[in-house]
Amino acid sequence: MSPISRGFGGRRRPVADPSRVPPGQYVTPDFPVLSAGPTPHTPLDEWSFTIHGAVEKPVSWPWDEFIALPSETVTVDIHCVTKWSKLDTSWKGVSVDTLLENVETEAEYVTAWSDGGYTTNLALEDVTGGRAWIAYEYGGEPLEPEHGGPARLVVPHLYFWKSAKWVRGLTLTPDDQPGFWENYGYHNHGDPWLEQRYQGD
Ligand SMILES: Nc1nc2c(c(=O)[nH]1)N[C@H]1C(S)=C(S)[C@@H](COP(=O)(O)O)O[C@H]1N2
Ligand SMILES: [Mo]
Repeated sequence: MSPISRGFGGRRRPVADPSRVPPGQYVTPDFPVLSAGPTPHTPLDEWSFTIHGAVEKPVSWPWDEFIALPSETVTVDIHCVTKWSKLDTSWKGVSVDTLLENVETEAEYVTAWSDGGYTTNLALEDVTGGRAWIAYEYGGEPLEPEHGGPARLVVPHLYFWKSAKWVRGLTLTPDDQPGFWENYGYHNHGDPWLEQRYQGD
């Protein structure tokens, strides 16, 4: 008999804790790539991260300064509106709280914008309080271009379309301005636990 068992036992995966899976989602070990356009490849010496808009004084960090900022490594679950969820993903990056430390603003919303033109809108309170990061490593390795490298926004408590890949900045806005998918009928907020997939949900 072959020493390699092809029985069901070896392939069985532990069932995910259902309390970690939002309604209508299934758990996958894969990491699908979902991009609305081509993958940009911005050289690091042309990369910077900017916070501007309704702020007292805009700030910008070139790559070297950005990765020298205090960073955090977090393990979080992510949930795509196309119904896959991935548990225990590990990211290293700079907390948005850290980036906003010296930014004076009365704005309550942000638009994250990316190389390639993608945008997504978020309430400031959804990206502060230890709930959002500009991540440049995934699973201990530099973030791959397909998944948003050199750096992407990670906002795990909202559907993953809010986690802008190839992110280059945050524009603070006094009013909420719909981003790319929000303009195409996706929900403005996108809480997976409330199944806020599309406008009207
Ligand atoms: N710049 C940019 N960011 C993006 C997207 C995109 O098309 N462009 N797609 C969003 C969507 S719909 C999802 S589900 C996730 C997918 O991230 P992944 O390709 O790393 O799985 O990125 C989000 N961020
Ligand atoms: Mo998505």
